[in-house]
Amino acid sequence: MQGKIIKGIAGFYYVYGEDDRLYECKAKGIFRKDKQKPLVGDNVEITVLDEQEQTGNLISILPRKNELIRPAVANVDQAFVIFALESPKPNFMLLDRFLIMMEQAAVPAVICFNKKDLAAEEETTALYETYRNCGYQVILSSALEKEGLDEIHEILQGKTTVVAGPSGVGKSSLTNLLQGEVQMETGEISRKLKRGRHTTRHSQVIPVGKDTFLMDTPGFSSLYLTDMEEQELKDYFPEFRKYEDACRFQGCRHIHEPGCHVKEALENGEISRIRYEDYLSLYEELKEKRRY
Ligand SMILES: Nc1nc2c(ncn2[C@@H]2O[C@H](COP(=O)(O)OP(=O)(O)OP(=O)(O)O)[C@@H](O)[C@H]2O)c(=O)[nH]1
Ligand SMILES: [Mg+2]
Ligand SMILES: [Zn+2]
Repeated sequence: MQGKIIKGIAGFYYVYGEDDRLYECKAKGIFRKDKQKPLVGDNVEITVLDEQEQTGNLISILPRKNELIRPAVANVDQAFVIFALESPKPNFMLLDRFLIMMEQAAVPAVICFNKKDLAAEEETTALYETYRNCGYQVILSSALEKEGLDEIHEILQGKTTVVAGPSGVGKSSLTNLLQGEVQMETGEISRKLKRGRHTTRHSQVIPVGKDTFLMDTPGFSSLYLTDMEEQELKDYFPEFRKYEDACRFQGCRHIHEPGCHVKEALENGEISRIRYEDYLSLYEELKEKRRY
């Protein structure tokens, strides 16, 4: 039978079968031998061991559409990256790293700034404009005041979306509002249960509707760019695209080259200075890394 891995914990894979039942499966030795690790989101073939107990064995992984390293999931159509406008304050470098990783993996990203209820309107608007101008779709939401949900629903429709972002920004809170059945534990709930802050530790696929899946993932606090040459980095800043054809030199890195239209756009305020400065630091970081 075929199914989808919706969760993996301590050597067990939970497979949502074609029969709409959840099977607890083990991966047999064959995967270890092939060094192929099953990922949340994988479409798999299983054999059912016990119908009653709903247990089975993973037999094979069907070909993947794509796979991400962080978060480690497979077969995603898009990424929904959530940052809070306040508490915690957004770390733009971290957001930019994430966006670059998605560009590199060719996974479209939608940005959501949550906790709108805590932020000043002026700053919120400025942020919205900055990332819109880079070509990203940007949603402003508040899980607390249930704002922005219709817009999010529309984006998710018919797709498998990985929800990513730092810890505490409201990923689980929003995920909970978007579906009814599987309630993920959030910081708030755990306070009530006096178990301390509840943070998501395992990625999980949540069916939200027909052909519509969300993947709730653990928060990240740092991201490192891998498998990338510094010369390539500029290709992952979509806002450079409409200017770079006009640069005097082909393959212009938009740093010190004369006749650079990206730098001109920066001076004119058409390209965000924060984004450009992140570009420069990441360029240096990649260059340094290669040296050692
Ligand atoms: N004021 C306000 N608080 C929010 C909002 N969304 C979430 N919170 C609160 O922020 C805290 C963290 O929310 P979670 O949904 O657990 O955050 P998370 O992103 O899933 O965090 P991790 O699982 O640790 O990665 C909880 O106390 C929520 O109640 C919002 O829109 N406004
Ligand atoms: Mg969470
Ligand atoms: Zn240039």
